[in-house]
Amino acid sequence: MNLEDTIAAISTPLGEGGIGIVRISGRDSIKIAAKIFKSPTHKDITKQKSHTIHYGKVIDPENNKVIDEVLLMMMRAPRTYTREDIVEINCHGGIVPLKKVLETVLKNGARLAEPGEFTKRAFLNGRIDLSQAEAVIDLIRSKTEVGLDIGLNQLQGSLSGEIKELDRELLEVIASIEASIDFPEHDIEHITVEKVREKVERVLDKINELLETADTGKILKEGLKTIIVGKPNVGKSSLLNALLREQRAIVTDVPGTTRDIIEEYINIKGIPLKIIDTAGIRETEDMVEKIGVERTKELFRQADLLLIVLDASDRFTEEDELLTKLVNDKKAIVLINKTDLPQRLDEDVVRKTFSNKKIIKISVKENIGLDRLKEEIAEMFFKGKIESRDLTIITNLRHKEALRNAKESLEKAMETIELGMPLDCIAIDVTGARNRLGEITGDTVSEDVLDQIFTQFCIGK
Ligand SMILES: Nc1nc2c(ncn2[C@@H]2O[C@H](COP(=O)(O)OP(=O)(O)OP(=O)(O)O)[C@@H](O)[C@H]2O)c(=O)[nH]1
Ligand SMILES: [Mg+2]
Repeated sequence: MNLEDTIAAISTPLGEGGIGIVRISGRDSIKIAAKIFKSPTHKDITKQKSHTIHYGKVIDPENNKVIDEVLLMMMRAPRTYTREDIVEINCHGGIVPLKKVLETVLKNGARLAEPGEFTKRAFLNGRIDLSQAEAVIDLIRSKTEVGLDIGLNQLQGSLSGEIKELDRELLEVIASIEASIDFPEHDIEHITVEKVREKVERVLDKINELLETADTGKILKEGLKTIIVGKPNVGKSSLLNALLREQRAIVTDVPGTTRDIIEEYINIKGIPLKIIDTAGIRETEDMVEKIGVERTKELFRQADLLLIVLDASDRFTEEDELLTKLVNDKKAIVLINKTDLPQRLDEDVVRKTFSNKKIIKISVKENIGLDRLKEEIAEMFFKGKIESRDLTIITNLRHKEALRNAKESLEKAMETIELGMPLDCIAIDVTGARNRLGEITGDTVSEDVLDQIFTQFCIGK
């Protein structure tokens, strides 16, 4: 990657829109802009103040043909996204004008940016660290409001701050080890070992705390994967609609109505749920339905929570029984629906069959029991409340791995201490842990990993 180049790309989605933006970054951005931009008052763009907006036209300097009428934003380094000079040209949103403007920019000295290259430059130029760059992807992709909060927190450096703090403590450990190796004559070694043990233990505690947030983090970022299951016609789609408060899924009194898998996001007491309605599970000869049922079974494996729906107005059948095989160790809530109708379901059988699961009686039709269901979900996963706003939460698998590896190195260091090995042996493990932590901020990360991260971005970001 060459930081000397000036790069350009269309930074807005391709398609018709009110405006579209071509972004240029690098040392020649303003020079290139000056070549292709004409303002009605013949302003010299290179002489304008930073962070100013200018009205005018983009022209092809070869033939003076007007390409688009635009607003041009000029931002000088270092107070920019990449820390380089940036020009953003607001064009009329449409594929043709945007492509023409980009082409003109490229013809006049820029090269097309790679995916994520603007953000990569922000990282390479030291404006953000790697965890912050990753937060940018999380923000773009966030599917839930809490996910957005966590992403923003991380972008503002919450995780980086904690990691740097841990690294500073480990650096102190190494410094004190080195000092005692340099001055071995006193009884310093004994004191040092005690100090080192204390510090390493403290860092280990903090790493464990961070690791403990990872499960929550995944749920908050991606949504608690909740699957509604049950035999045909028990009211699964009705339940989805009731929770969504809209008629999303088709509801009929014909068993086998839902054939496709329907996914929606809802918010229950601040917890994002990715809620999935499925085809009723039953033995069937119908091919289309068979595929639906197969996919349902496949989905089970990835579920965080199952909502098992039974029909109070019907006997407990083999099809209900079938569900127990799929559920086994999953977190699940059993819902006895249609309690507004005369009851034919034998509750004792249900209790015996789903002995270790919570059972709630509901009527979707009469809106009975749905609040209790919501409370139960919140209780099950977040002890009734969640506060993500000011929390550092690990949502990224890469960060989790790095923390786990750092933890391992520090545990080795503790063993080394217990065994009474020489201090420099401890220093090796502590340095190992520092390197692992550095992978999160990007201080000690390989070129491959960097590429992997930045290619997840779209072009223009
Ligand atoms: N009386 C009563 N009827 C309900 C209740 N919930 C759903 N129903 C009715 O039960 C029938 C089936 O509802 P659906 O939501 O389509 O059931 P489903 O489980 O999605 O069915 P499939 O998609 O066919 O597997 C519809 O006629 C609903 O109106 C309830 O609480 N009480
Ligand atoms: Mg349905």
